Amino acid sequence: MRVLRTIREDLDKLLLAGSIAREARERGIQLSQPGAIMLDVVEEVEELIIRRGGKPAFPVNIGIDSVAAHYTPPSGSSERFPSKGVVKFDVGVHVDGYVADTAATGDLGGNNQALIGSARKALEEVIPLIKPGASIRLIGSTIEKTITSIGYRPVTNLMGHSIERYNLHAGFNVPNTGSTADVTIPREIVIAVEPFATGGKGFVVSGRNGNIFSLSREKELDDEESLSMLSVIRERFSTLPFAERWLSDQHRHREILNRLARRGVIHAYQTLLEAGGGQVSQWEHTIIVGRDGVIASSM
Ligand SMILES: [Co+2]
Repeated sequence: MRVLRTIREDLDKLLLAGSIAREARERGIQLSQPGAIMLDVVEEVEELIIRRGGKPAFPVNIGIDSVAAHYTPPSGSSERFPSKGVVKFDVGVHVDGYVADTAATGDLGGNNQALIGSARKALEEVIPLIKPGASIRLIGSTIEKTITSIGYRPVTNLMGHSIERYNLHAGFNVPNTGSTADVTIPREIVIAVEPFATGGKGFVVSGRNGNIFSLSREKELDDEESLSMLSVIRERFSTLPFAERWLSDQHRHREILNRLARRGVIHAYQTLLEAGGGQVSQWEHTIIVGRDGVIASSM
């Protein structure tokens, strides 16, 4: 496992990404109101990220109710926030490839505080446990117990994850249950911890296209359109996920993205839906673990 290079410059970039991500998350939750147009909200937040000196590390994800993750509105969408329900707002910011990933859940209509509070409390309970050598099983079981004690289930097949430069899911997982191999947190690692809670079955299944893609496999391509789209993708997003709407300035972008996805050159993310249709809440912070303890988090 490659560790965080703790030279000052890298750490400064990470800390800046974290503080922009925190502001973007708060602004996003504030703007996510019944009747507001989702596309306007994600664009406003992504512009805020850029104004502050960062870039989106992935498209702002909006998850209403049983949509747990991997949805962003497509270009031209007039979809609005519903009058009731929960909205998860998951935002990633990078500065020169150094990524902070953070999420919160807003209450549309004001009836969902217990569900929302259970994921938030789970995260608050485990943050003090995080340090080099900490048990992943203890962290997972603490998340699970906190959520079940409030009457919900953790979503067991969504996990926290380590983050490396330009790599959002770098291989070290932080499960949301205690049923897991007991590994320990290494030194000098960046991890995002993200409890999800639900009144449904407690796991997610794949849904429809969520308008999010990322580079996948290298392949020989023969047509000009595909090659030129691919070089735009590499140039703008490197290996990080991107939105269909971020390429709407490119000629015939939808067709070409679909073609690249069919060939396996890019990966098309599907929305992740709670298996029983239950509402899902989520809370997430990115935590920089140093040699001896936590250096900072996106709280
Ligand atoms: Co994450």
